[in-house]
Amino acid sequence: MDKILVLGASGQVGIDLTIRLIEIFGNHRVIAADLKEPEEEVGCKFVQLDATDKDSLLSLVKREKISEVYHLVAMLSATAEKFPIKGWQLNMDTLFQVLEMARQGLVKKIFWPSSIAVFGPTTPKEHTPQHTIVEPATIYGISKYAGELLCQWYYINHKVDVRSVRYPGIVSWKAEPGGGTTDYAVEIFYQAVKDGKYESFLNPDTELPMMYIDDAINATITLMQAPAHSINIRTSYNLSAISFTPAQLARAIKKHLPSFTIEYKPDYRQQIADSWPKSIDDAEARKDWGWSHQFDLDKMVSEMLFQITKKLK
Ligand code: AKB
Repeated sequence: MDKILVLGASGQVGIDLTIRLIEIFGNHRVIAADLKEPEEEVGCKFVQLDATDKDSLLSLVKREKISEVYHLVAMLSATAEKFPIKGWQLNMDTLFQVLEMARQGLVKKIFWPSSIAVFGPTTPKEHTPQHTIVEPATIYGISKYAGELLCQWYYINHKVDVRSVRYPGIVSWKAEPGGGTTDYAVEIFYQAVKDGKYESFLNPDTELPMMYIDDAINATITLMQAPAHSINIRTSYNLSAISFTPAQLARAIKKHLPSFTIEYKPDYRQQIADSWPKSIDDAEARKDWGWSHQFDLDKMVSEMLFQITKKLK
């Protein structure tokens, strides 16, 4: 039976996505792979794999008869600014490899996330349209935009069924993110529950597009299950749920934890955040494959505080 491979299964999106795929397809059809060993039992076969090791990846795909790949491996915005060559190589080489495997007919369908980081300082900031000025200012954003065009090239020229969304900042509790500019919106919850205070590396009024993990997983699965004829965008779909600032998030947390305090000490990540949109227009995703989000700010904050309090007990 053909199997589904999650590359980057121990990461922020990978953990939740693997659980959901197992619920839908059963654990015998899902293979989780990552360089990092999982902290908890994943519920399906786990393979420790360096995604840049082409031969190991190819033999895994052949051995396990992989037909679908969710390619989540990436170096995120903040880290890739420090390691530009490594970031570029990780983000691009692994995508190329998976697309090539599809061109050769080994893999039938690919999911690969892009990001709001494809947008840059010259992009309209409010309700950023699907098709607009795209001049990313970070290595991560440049790699994501190049990746989008690569996906489209493989689709047009080689009929590779590769699907993509531009993830906003993802807020989750099972796994903490690493190396992103939107990570503050996860760290703040852990610090609020543990210490009752948080020092934000972004200014209070930095508004960014964000999404609760359950919505991100739903979007991913819905896109992958949509009939191919409904997918009209083969670069990457704009995807949107909520937008908020650190100050607004802190106020929402204070409703549950009145003694919570926040201080602001912006660092180099402020410049990255300032280059990104404040809100995204995702009308195409809503029209083409019926996307809609479920979590607003208050619902997300309640769920995050509930889950993290339980986890840290
Ligand atoms: C990051 O902050 O780098 C990521 C992203 C927006 O893609 N979370």
